[in-house]
Amino acid sequence: MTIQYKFPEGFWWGSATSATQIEGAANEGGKGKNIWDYWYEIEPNRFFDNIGPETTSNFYHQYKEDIKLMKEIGHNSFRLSISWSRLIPSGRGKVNPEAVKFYNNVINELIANGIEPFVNLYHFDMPLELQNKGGWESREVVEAYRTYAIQCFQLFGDRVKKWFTFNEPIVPVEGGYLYDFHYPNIVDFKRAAQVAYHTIVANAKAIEAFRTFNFADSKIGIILNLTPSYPRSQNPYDLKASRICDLFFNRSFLDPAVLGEYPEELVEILREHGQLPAIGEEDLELIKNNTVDLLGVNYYQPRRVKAKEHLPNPYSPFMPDWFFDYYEMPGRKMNPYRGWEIYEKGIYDIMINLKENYGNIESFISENGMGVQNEERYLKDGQIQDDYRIEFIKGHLQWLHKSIQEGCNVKGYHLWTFMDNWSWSNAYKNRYGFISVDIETQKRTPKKSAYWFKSVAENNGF
Ligand code: BGP
Repeated sequence: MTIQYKFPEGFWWGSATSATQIEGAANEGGKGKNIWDYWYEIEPNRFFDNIGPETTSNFYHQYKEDIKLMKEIGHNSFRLSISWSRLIPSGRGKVNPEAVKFYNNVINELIANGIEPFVNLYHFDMPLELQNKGGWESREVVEAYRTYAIQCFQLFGDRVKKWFTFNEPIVPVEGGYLYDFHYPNIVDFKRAAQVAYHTIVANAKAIEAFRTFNFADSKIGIILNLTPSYPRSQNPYDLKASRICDLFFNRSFLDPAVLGEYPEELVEILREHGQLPAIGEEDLELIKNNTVDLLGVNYYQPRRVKAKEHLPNPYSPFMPDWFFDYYEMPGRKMNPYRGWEIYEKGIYDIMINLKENYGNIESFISENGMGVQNEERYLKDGQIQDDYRIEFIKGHLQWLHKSIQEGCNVKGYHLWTFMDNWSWSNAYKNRYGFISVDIETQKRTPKKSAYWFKSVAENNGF
C-alpha cells in the first residue's frame, strides 16, 4: 500500500471527550452537582428527547472496556476532562477521594495501554455552588479555579504531560450570556465580556501555578474553537465585517492566550460602546507573562460574513453581530443534521494563520468531527457503515497534511469523539463517535470509521 499522506513521526492520533458527556454516574461516587445537572432538573424539556446528563455513556463504570477499545483502534493519545464537581463537590474545599481514585485509575489504565492522557480542566461544567456565587462573573470563582487546577497538578501531574486549562471558553460565553443555550441563560453583552475576560485571567493563573511545579516534559495549553471568518467579497465593508467577526469569535481568546495581549481594535470597540469588563490591576501583566505552550484547535466550520445591510436597532441589546451579518454562501457543503458547513480547507487556513501571526505555536487538531442523526440507518452486518465520516476525516487530514508540508507546527489529530455521547442540550440526537453506543444497554460497537482510523494511525498516514 502506498501512503500518499504521511504524517510526521510521533503524530498524535486519537479522540476527544469530556466528563459530563461520557462519565454518567452524575449522582454517584460523591460527585457534586454542576450546572448541567441543575439545568436538566429545572428545564428537562430543553434537552433533546428529555434526556439528561445522569447516565450519558457510562464511562465511569466502563472505562476499562473503553480504553481497551481505544487501544484496539490504534489510539496513541486520548483527551478527557476532569469533572470539577466530581473532584471537589462544592467547587472549593474538600477533595472527593472516590474521584481521585477514579481519575487515577483512568490515567493509569491509559498509560498501561500505551495511550497518552491529554487532560482538560474545564469543559463547560461549572459546579453549581460556584455558579450560585456568580460563576465566571466572580473573582472568587477565578480563585477557586486556580486552587482546583493546582490540586489537579498535584494529584496527577506526575503522569499527565499534556494539560489544558479550558475547552472552547467562548462557548459558555455565547451559550450562557449571549444566546441562551447554556445555563444560566442570561442575555447581556457586558456580563458576557466579564465572563470571557475572567476565563482568560483564570487561564493565566493556572498556567502561572503550573510552571511553579517544574514538571519535566510537561506542557500546558488551551483548546479553542477557531472559526475562520470569510468575507462575502473584497469590498471594504465586507472585509471590515469579517475582521470584526474574527476579533469577537477568535482573537478575543487566541490573542491573549498565545500572544499575551488583546487586539487593540477589539478593546477600542468595547470601550467605544461602554462594554469593557472590569480589569484587575495586575491582570494584564499576568496575562502577558503566562501564555500557553500548546494550542488545541477545535475545527468544525467557518463563518461566512457580510457587512450589515441594516443599521442595528439602537434599542436592541449590544451583540457581536451588531457589526456584521452572516450569509449563506451559494453552493456551500452542509452537514444537514447539525446545520454546520463542511469546509475542509478551513483547517489549513487556521494553521497558516497560526504560523504567520502566532509564532507558529505548537498545535494540534483537538476536535473535528461529524454528527449524524439516526445513524442506525447505516447499520449493515452489525456495523455502522459510516463512509461519510471517513470521507469527512480524510478531507480534513489532506488539508492538515498540506499545512504541515508548508511548515506549520502541527502535532496531531483528535476526532470528536471516541464514542457516541451526550451533547449539551442535543443529548443523543447527533452521533459523532468511532464507537456506537446503545444508550439502553450501553453496548459498544465500533463503526467502520474506527477500523479505518486504526489503519491511519498504524501507518501514520493514508
Ligand atoms: C464542541 C464541544 C464538544 C462537542 C462538539 C459537538 O463544541 O467541545 O463538547 O459537543 O462541539 O457539538 P454538539 O455536541 O453540540 O453537536
